[in-house]
Amino acid sequence: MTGGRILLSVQGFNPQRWHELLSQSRTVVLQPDGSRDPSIEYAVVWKPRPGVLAALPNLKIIFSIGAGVDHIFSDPELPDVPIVRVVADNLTQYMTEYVVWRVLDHHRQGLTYRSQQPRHVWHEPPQPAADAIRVGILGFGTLGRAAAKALRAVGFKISGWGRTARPMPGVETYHGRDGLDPFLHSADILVCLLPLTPATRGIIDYDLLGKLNRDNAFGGAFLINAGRGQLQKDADIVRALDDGLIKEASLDVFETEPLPATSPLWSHPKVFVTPHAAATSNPAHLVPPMLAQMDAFERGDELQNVVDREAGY
Ligand code: NDP
Ligand code: OXD
Repeated sequence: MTGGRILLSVQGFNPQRWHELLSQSRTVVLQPDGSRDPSIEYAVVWKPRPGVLAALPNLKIIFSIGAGVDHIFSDPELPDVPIVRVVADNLTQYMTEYVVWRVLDHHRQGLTYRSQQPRHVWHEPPQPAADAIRVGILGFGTLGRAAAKALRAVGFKISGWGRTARPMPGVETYHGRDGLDPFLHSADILVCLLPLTPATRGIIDYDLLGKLNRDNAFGGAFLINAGRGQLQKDADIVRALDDGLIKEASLDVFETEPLPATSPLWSHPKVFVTPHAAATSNPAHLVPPMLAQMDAFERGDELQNVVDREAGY
C-alpha cells in the first residue's frame, strides 16, 4: 500500500469497523502502537488521548470522527496541523430526523399522552398548529440549517442564531451576543446545535431558559439539546423545569457522559433522555470521503471542511 499511514485513535467505542474500512486503502496503526512512528501522516480520531498526536513527527492532517471537534481541542499538546471535521449528508440526515422527531413529540404533547395512557385518561389538551409555534435554532450551521428546512416544511416558524450573519429565506436570523435575547424571547421551542467552544460553554443556563417565550398555547417553552453537554448546566435545567421556566426537555448530551446513574435527569417526568445518539458517525459513509481527502491532499488539492482554529469549530 502506498501513501501516508493512518493512526486510528479512539476512546469510548470499538473502532473495529473504522479500522477495517480504512485498512482497505492504507496501512492503519491502532493507538497506542503509533507513538513516534515517522510513517504516520494522518490521524483519524475520537477523543484522542492527550499527547498522542504531538508525538507523531510527520503528522499532516487530523480527521475528526465527528462533526464536533471539542474532543480534539481539549488536548493541551495539540499539534498545529489542519483539523478536518465531518460534514456529510448521512450525518446531517440523522440529525434532521432527531430534531424533527423531538420537536414534533413536544409539539404534539407526546409526554402528556404517554403519562395519560397508563392511567386510562381520555383527554385532549388544546393543540396549536405548527404555524403558531416558533422553533429557535441555537447554532445555525450545517446541522441547524438542515433542521430548519425540514421543520419549515412541516409548517413551523423558524429563527436561527449564529456567530455571524447568515440569512436564510423564510427564516428570522440573529447573530452575536446582541442578537441572542431577541432570538430567545420569540422562541417557543429551543433547539441547540452549537459547537462547544470557550465562547459557548455553559450558555444554556437558568437565565437563558428564563428568556424563552412562555406566552403561547402551551403556556411554556421547550428545550432540545443535541449539541454538546457542556453547553448546558444540567442542574439549571432541572431547576428551570421545576420552577416552570420550561415545560419539557429532550436531552441527547450531558455535562458528564455517560449520564451518571445519580443524575435527577434520568427520572425527571418532563425529560426525554437519549445517550448521545442523535446523529451517529457511520463509518460506511464517512471513511470514503476521508480517504478521498488524503488522496487529494497528496495530489496537492485543497482540503475541505477544515476547522477554524481561532473560532474553535
Ligand atoms: P457548524 O460549524 O456547521 O455550525 C455551528 C453553528 O454554531 C454556526 O451557525 C456557528 O455560527 C454557530 N456558532 C459557533 N460559535 C458560536 C458563538 N460563539 N455564538 C453564536 N453562534 C456560534 O457545525 P454543525 O452544524 O456541523 O454541528 C454543530 C454541532 O453539533 C457540533 O459541533 C457537535 O457539537 C454537535 N453534534 C452532535 C451530534 C450528536 O449526536 N449529538 C452529532 C453531530 C454534531 P456561524 O454560522 O456564524 O459560523
Ligand atoms: C459529532 C457527534 O460531533 O457525534 O459528530 O457528537
